[in-house]
Amino acid sequence: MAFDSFDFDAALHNIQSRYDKLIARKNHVEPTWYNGVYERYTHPILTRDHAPLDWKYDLNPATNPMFLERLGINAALNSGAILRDGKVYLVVRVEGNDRKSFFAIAESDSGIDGFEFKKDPILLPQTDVDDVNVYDMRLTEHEDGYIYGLFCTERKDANAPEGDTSSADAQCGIVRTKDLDSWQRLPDLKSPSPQQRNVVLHPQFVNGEYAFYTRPQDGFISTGKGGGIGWGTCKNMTNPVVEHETIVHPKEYHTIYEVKNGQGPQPIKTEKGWLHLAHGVRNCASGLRYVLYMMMTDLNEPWKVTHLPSGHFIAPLAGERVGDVSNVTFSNGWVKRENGEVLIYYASSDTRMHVAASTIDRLIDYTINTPQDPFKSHLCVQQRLDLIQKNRAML
Ligand code: M1P
Repeated sequence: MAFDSFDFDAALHNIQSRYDKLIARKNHVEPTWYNGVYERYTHPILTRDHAPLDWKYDLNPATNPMFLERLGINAALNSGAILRDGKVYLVVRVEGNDRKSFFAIAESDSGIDGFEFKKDPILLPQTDVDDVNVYDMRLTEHEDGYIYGLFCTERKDANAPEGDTSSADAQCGIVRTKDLDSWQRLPDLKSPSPQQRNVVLHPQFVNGEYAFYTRPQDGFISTGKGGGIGWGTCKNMTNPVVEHETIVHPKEYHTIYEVKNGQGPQPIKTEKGWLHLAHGVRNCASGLRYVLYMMMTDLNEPWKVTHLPSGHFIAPLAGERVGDVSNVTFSNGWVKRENGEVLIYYASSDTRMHVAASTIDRLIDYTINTPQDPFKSHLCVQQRLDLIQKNRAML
């Protein structure tokens, strides 16, 4: 199109109607997938194209006569989730083209489609030391009456050798709110570990203290001799200091969590125990592969694993395998409705958000009755033979 014939209004109208269609698009259960445990959905629920136009464009023809995007959005990924008055709210990690992530709230009535960013991005209050990047907020409705958001705050590693402009220091930032509108920043969590990521607040007091799932790590990418999903408590959230960390679930040789793992969203309380969703990471020729797995911990001692189904629960499938960081599924949000429906929000390949739907009954059955990983191939074969023989015996 020649510049002198450029029609600003037509371009805006065109982009606006594309956006409206995307928001109105209905989602459907993916017909080619079945495992009985959960349903997948055909469309991602959030992508970079869900960012409102006025977050990206200068909409004034006087200052942007060629209708150029000014501040692009690269991805919408790892989102915390909460249910309020029947609506699902996601605190989405939105990543700009500048590689900085920020948080913004998208909401939907159904929880499977119609997600829309209704408000402006959240301008996080800072601590004494500015965040350089923030991501992956876990929301916990705590019995103290606050909704807490725990997230990763990243700053340049002050001890990095000269010329190293990549090494970072990851810590757990904390905010709290009562209405998802105004956010109070609290001090970052202090723990015995040099770095922290994937920290999640347990929804109830444990022995009168706030309790955290942590992920001790020595370095920014590698957990080093740290690693595993940890556990620690502190007396109050305005001075959040965890003095001791114990390991709830360690990383383990030749498993889906061989390199590292991390707690996903806040656990869900059930009559059988606390249901957990976590991610496990292994290394392979194409890089790190992130999958999701489930486990259950004891109702009264949530740091003790009681059930651990073998293998992955959700792994990247088809187009989910490809993105900015390929071969990744990551979850930091799920919600349980009164009727027992559980909506699991996961991102694929650090690029877009999806939903999987299950029920509390199915998740409990899956977690309790799926055999545990026996850690050796021949024992896995025996497990499968036992299943086959049981089935044959019914004939
Ligand atoms: O790129 C995959 C994921 O890597 C990190 O997770 P972890 O701390 O377990 O390695 C996080 O940066 C996460 O945001 C990202 O999705």
